Amino acid sequence: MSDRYRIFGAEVSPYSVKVRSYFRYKGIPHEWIVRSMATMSEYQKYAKLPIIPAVATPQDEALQDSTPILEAMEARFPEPSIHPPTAAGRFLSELIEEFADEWGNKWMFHFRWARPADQESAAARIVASMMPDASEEEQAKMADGIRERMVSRGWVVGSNEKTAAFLEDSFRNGVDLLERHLAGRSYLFGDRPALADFGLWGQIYNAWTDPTPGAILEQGYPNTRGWIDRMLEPKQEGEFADLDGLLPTLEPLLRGEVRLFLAWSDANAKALESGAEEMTVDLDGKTWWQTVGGPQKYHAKTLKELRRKFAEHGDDAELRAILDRTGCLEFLAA
Ligand SMILES: N[C@@H](CCC(=O)N[C@@H](CS)C(=O)NCC(=O)O)C(=O)O
Repeated sequence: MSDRYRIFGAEVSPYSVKVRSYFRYKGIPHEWIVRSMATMSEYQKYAKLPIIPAVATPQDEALQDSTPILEAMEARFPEPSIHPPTAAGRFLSELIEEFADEWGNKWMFHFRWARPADQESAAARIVASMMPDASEEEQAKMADGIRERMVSRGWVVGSNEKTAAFLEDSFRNGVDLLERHLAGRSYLFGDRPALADFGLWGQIYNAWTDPTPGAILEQGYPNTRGWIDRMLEPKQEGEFADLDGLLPTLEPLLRGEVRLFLAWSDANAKALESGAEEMTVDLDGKTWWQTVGGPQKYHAKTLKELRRKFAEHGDDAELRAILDRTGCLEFLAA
């Protein structure tokens, strides 16, 4: 038994690097274990679900799913807290984390598997980390297989011919808003990282490693680039900022992509409830269409959890006013 936590993950997995950055920030003794052919049987002892990351605790318990992992670790290692001190700040950080995990992942996944250059780059990196010792020929064969499989899995995140342009516009708009918000501050809620930073960074950092979104981020996003680097080894540089000072640039992000995500997630939950196999929703005058099935159940579950968190602070006047002004309230108070 190890006296350290062990994180089984991969650099190409946004949820894995999110958890790794959290452990680094908190100074929790841990080992990063690349999930590969060599570590597979050890990983499988802990992975109840075939996903990464999986965390093995020093007591040999298994943790999965990045949000509950961070919540469990916050309870064990409360300082330095990743939650802004007010009810409104804390919930907005939780909301942005949910947005990042569920919608930011659509950006990342879509770009990664939409074009040959990105497909090739990601498949090659996945193979290099899974089987570093295999011959070039074996690696090339496996990369082809991964590429073929992943390209056919756009439906998992709702990436298809009808949503491709929507997702790419949403990414550009999202990073434009992020860039403005990060001007003059190190992290989303001030000078120390919040839950929202870990979630959003995992997705944006991974997008930055892919050729097409990476080229976008390299052109004209210096604040975001600085944050991408900073979040690899996040440090407390100061305190959380007063919400009033954050709102002029945070509200546009909430009113823009976060509200659209909530409208989508609400429609997704309703489609599942009615047993529909497809969903169509109007998002600010643009039609979103996708199939609905197993993977979408996860979004309905996390929306329910977000609504539960909101209900805990539901009578906070400051929070309600912000969510109301940005068009988010109707999807949370449901
Ligand atoms: N909600 C989960 C999502 C984890 C997830 O989807 N992981 C992906 C990689 S980022 C995965 O493991 N896919 C299957 C695989 O790589 O074997 C979390 O937050 O941890």
